[in-house]
Amino acid sequence: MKQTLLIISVWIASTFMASAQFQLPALPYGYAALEPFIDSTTMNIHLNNHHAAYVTNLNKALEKYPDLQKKSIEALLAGLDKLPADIQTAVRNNGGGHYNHSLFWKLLAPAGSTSISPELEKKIVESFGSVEVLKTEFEKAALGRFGSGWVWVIKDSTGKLKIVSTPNQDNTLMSVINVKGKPVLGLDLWEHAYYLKYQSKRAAYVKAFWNIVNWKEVEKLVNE
Ligand code: MN3
Repeated sequence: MKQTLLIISVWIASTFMASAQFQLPALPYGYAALEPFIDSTTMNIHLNNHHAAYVTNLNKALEKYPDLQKKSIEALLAGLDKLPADIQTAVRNNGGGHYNHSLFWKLLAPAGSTSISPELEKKIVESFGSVEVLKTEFEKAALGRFGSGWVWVIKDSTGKLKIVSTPNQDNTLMSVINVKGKPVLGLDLWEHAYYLKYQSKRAAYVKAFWNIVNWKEVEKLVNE
């Protein structure tokens, strides 16, 4: 009897999980791995409350549209303007949130665990002149973003790297955004990403970010 119940509950759980296409990823490191630059409480809340809510609300928005559930998140964002009108905003906000955060976790790494390879530096120099210019321009765009949003380094269709900032959970994969390109580095500028440790000091958070960039992942994305 116990075994039957177990089998039934496993079946229910797996059926339920299979019906929700998008899932919260696991962090590739521990919550405290980015200390002291990002504290473990912020990482925990950011993943398990904020990112989790984007995933739940994205799956909820797609409930009525089984065909759309089969699409990748990239395809949904690239075809945002073609989606049924009743879910465009929900997919823009929550699909954007899910894509942005899934990428963001991978773009972070414990301090000192990666560095800019000579090959990546060459590509950065080709687009910006130097790594310092990339950092300065990125910080300027981050501080220039009023309210919530993201700052990105994107690779455009010609292979050139550019710095762009988008509001809310928008990104440059979305059909509704004028500047197009694949994000290869990004920083969350929402207060939930830094307020516990940095309060209103966004500049200090942006500066601290350079200590925990996963340059290996950036290079992989640049070369894809
Ligand atoms: Mn966030």
